[in-house]
Amino acid sequence: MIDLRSDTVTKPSDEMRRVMASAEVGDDVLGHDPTVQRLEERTAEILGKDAALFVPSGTMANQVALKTHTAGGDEVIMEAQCHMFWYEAGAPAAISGVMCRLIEGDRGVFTGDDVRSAVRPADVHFPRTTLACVEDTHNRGGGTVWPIEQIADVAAAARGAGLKLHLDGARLWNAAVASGVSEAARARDFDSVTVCFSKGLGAPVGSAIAGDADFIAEAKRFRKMFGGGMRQAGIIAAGALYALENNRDRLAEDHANAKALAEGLAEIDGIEIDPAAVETNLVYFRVTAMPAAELVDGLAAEGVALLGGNGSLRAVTNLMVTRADIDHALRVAAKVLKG
Ligand code: TLP
Repeated sequence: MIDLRSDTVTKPSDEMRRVMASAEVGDDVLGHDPTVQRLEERTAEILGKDAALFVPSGTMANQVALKTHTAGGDEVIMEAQCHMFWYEAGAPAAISGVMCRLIEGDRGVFTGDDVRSAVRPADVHFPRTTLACVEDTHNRGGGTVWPIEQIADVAAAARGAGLKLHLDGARLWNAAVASGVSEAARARDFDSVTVCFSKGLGAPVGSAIAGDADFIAEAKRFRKMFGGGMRQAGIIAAGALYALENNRDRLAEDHANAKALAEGLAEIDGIEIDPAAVETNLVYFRVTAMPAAELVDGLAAEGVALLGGNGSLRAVTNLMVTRADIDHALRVAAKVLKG
């Protein structure tokens, strides 16, 4: 099967499994897992932050960060299509008791002025705006890479309004490779950054939160409260560390494959896509010739898996997908659409 459903579907390579199997471990809740510590130190170093904290998932990473930054009743500014709003099961409301104030971005990207106009004035009637969130790359925006000047613009607006700034960098690695601007430079203006090892980097499990030492100390308490304190977590941290050291640069290959897929899809009658909008490994497109679900089923019957809904489809390139797989998927798509 050619699995284009997500970059989360990747399985650990033999070498990654070997490294995991021989990882040195200890009880990480007691602070004794040397592999987790190495991963946290290396992650903090790459992101240019004081400290990092290993957590099981990107969702927990975002929600621990949100909880650490806010108090119940606060309002948090975020983009209308962001993952924290769409795909985290209502956690901002359920766990942190915050209100989400949504900004309509351009493919997920918004401006400093958008932030300024969403901030509530101090008034007894209003919630307090305390945090703004950015997603880079932006998933539902189409794998969009935030221009670095626009990050600076949003950061200046957030600072000016006394807000904290959080980055959902589940695919920050992709943004760094695609832009040539390092993760640390992209993360510099943020008070907290979350990253995932289990997406394009190909580790089986794991994400991290990075920030200053006090923030991470407080986040560690919330990680425990959420049930995310793990014992001999070095086994999975070793996979994450291997992914971090070996699989970042190769993301350029996934981006080239995504571009080739987008360009090929643009040639097929009944598909609508703008290949110029594909900047990283996420390829969103629409099908006009048949219901999207029918195309998804037709492709699945031919061994090509992707996700669809509401007329729109998403294909995600990843380290298990080769250029030959892309060419094959395109032939299959053309065949299914011809009927
Ligand atoms: N995204 C998944 C699905 O949940 C949609 C995917 O297949 O793309 N931030 C961003 C920007 C994400 O795309 C995701 C996962 C997360 C956070 C959450 O990570 P996990 O799945 O580890 O909780």
